[in-house]
Amino acid sequence: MPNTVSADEIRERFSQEMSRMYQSEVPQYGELLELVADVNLAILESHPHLYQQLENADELARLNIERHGAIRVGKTEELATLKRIFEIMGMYPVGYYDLSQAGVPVHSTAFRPVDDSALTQNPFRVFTSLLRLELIEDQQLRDRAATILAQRDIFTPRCRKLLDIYDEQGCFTVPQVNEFIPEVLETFRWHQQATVDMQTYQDLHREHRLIADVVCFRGCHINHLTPRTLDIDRVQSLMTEYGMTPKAIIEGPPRREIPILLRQTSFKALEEVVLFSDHQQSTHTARFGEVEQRGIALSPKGRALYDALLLEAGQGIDNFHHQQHLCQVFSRFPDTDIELREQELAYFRYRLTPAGESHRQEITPADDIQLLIERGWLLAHPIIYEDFLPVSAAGIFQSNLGGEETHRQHGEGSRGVFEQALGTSVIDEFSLYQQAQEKSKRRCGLL
Ligand code: OOG
Ligand code: NI
Repeated sequence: MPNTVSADEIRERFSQEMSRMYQSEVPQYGELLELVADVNLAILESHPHLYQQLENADELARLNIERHGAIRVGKTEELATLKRIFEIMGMYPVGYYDLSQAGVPVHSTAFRPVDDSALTQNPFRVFTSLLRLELIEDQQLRDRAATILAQRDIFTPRCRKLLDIYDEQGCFTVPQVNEFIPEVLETFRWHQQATVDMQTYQDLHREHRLIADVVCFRGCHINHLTPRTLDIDRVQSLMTEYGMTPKAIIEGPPRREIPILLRQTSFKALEEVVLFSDHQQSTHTARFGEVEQRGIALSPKGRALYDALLLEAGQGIDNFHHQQHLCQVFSRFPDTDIELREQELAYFRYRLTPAGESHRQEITPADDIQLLIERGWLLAHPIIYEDFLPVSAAGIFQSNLGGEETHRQHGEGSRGVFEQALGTSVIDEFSLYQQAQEKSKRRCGLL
């Protein structure tokens, strides 16, 4: 079919439109984008080497764009339809996150691009959570929530029609994309008008704030977007100056020579006016802005060490002491690329240098990688972590639900149930990194 649009282009346009919509809905998010751009610029000015590195990798232009957003849905059918929508944008469900262990009654996946070229073009992903109504203890309330959810359709009729057209055609034309994007955005728009009366909202809210957020509205409003920063510690400390209230601590690992996994912080959710069906009025806290800084992807062994150290470090009350304490505890996590490689704690992408290329014939899988690197034949670049961290995600959830959180629900994960709702299994994130590493080794003659 002539003039079809690629999934990468659709994702790019969608993320831009989403950002525009969110900035107009939550002006403070626009201010966060400015803060992040200022910090990134200052870092680049004082680190010419980093500037060069990003320029070489064609990353400068897209430095400040959103890396992810998050939504929460209430029904299995909603999740399955989102899967169809995101697939059109080249985003596939990767990873299973059980948040019930942290007292948040949802389980989640991240819809994201999976191959290198798609990630380079636009890495936008959407952390998507499905409410677990079965974790509501009160049977009556559970039934009430289910009934309310059963009555809503978060997708426009035209959006559903376009999904069917896509299935028939296997692609979209330019005019179809022009229609598709605004139709999809309707699902993520904020509705000040709740679908329920105030009493129902309060009953659900009392059970868990998140349940009220998911159940009481017509759509699954985007609850945050997240740009990338080159210095999250600086963003955290500047937030107050820019008139935002930062969450208490930066989630994830501490600052390191070789950054690992993912560090995140956010400004706290706004209190927004909500109108109920019985014409009463109250406020709701759900929407905020987040910042992320990504490092190297860890192997299962590296991840196990990360999880153990994080557990040992525990939760700090203020960021300064928490980071100091984390640094101490994480001194047991090797922080040179040689150790990370030799102990197989992290994933690398290998590339031959011009000198290596000219000796390609001599390189065999039996060669010592470290020797090849020292000889100047081989380069090893960190493979960046593209996923999320359940403990961090729980921290982000908790600090943005407003007020003090009660840890009531503690459940078991149920990946099978989630995958059934999704209509497919989630992709294992470790195997993606492993494959990327192996592919690069094979290209170098090392496998
Ligand atoms: C999602 C929280 C998780 C992250 O960056 O870890 C998340 C939510 O609040 O719905 O976005
Ligand atoms: Ni997030």
